[in-house]
Amino acid sequence: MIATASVTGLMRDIEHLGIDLRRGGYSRPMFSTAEADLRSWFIAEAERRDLSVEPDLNGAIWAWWDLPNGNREDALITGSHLDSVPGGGQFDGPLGVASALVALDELQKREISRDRALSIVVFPEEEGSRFGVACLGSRLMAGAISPDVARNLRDAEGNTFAEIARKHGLDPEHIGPQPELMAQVGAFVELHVEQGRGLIDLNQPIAIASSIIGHGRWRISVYGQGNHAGTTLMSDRRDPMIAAARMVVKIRDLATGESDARATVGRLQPVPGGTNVIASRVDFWIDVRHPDDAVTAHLVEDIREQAELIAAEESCTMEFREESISPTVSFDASLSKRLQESLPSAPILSTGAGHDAGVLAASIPSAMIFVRNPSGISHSPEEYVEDADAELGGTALADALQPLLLNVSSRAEA
Ligand code: HGY
Ligand code: MN
Ligand code: MN
Repeated sequence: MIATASVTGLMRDIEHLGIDLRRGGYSRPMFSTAEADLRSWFIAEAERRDLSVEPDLNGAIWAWWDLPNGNREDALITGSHLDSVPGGGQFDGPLGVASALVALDELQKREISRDRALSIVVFPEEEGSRFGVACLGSRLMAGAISPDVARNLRDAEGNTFAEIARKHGLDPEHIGPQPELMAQVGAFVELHVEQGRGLIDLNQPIAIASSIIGHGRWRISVYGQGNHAGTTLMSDRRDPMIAAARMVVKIRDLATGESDARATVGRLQPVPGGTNVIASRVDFWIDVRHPDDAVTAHLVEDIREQAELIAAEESCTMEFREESISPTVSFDASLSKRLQESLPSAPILSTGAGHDAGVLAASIPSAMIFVRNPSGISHSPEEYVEDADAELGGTALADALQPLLLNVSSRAEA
C-alpha cells in the first residue's frame, strides 16, 4: 500500500504533457507523444500500487486491484480517458483517472472488506479527435462499432487507424468486441469534470449524472471550382467556401429554432487552403445534439436539405456523411441510487457531453460523478477544477465505490 497521493498532486505531475502553444490548452490526440507519455504515467502509477496492468486488444489499459483469490467475476471498474480535443482543458479525462488512483489509495487505507475486484480503466480515443468517432475504444470493446469500419477510419493526414495502430503496437486485425472482458464487468463508475454550469449554479462540488443527451457528427464536403483569386471574376466563380459559409449560418439558425438543440461547426478545412486560391472543396463537420434522438434526426435532415439547396444556388455540389452517432443515454437507475446513498448531498444532473460510461451503459450498469468546474467551460483552456473540489472528488469516488465492492450476498451479511 502506498501513501495516499492527492488528485491535485497527480494532476500536477502531468500538467506539462501535451501543452499546445499554438492553440492554447492541451492537444493530446490518440497515439501522439503526449498521449503516450500520459499512458506511461498511468502505468507507472498503477505499478507503484502493485495493480496488474493489462492493456487490451483495443488499446485500453486495465489496472486491476485483484482479490486475493484472483476472482474477477462481477468486477467493478472506474477510470476515464487521457486523450483530449485540440486545445482542450487539463481536466477532461485525466481528472477521472487521477481521482480513480486516489480513490483506490483511500480504499486501501480504509482496509475495506470487499468481494469484487476493482479495475481502473483508461479508454483510448474518447474524444474521437484523431479518427473522428467519439469513444472509439469503448465502442470497440462493447461491439458498438465494426472492427472493419474502425480499421479504415482516417486521420486528417489520411492515415488509417489500422496503419497507425500497428505502428503503436496494436494488431489491427485483433481490435473489436471483447465479450469475455465485458462479461467480467459488473458495473462502471466514471468521475469527470463537469462540462457546464450545473454545480456552480447549485453551489455544490459534486453531482451524480442522470443522463447524456444524444449527439452525432456529420461531415459535409462542398465541391466547387478551384481557381486563381486574381484572374477569376466574381461572376465566374463556383466557390465552395461561400456555400459552406452560408451553410454554417443556416445550421446555426435551424438549431436555434429547435429548443434545447445544439449544433456546432468547429472544424472547417478548405482544399487546397491557399490565401490566393479559390478553394476547389471545403470539408466541414457538424456536431448536433438534442435530448430527443428523433429531434436530432429531424434537425439533421433539415440541415441536409438546406445544405443541398445552398450548394445548388452556389453552383456547387455536396456530400453529407454521418461519422459518429450516440443515442441519448439514461444511466442505470439502481446503480445511481446506490451512488446517491453514498453521496446524499450530490444533486442529479444531466449532461450534454458524451463519455465512455455513456457507451458502456448499453451493456453494463454505468453511472457518473461530476466535479465542479468554476468556469463552466470545457473543451477549452479555461476548463478548471479547484484543488479542494478535486480532492473532494477523489474522496467522493472512494465513498461511492466502497459499498459497491461488496456484492449483493455479502452486503446482506455486512
Ligand atoms: O464530445 C463530447 O461530448 C465528449 O467530450 N467527448
Ligand atoms: Mn471527457
Ligand atoms: Mn471531452
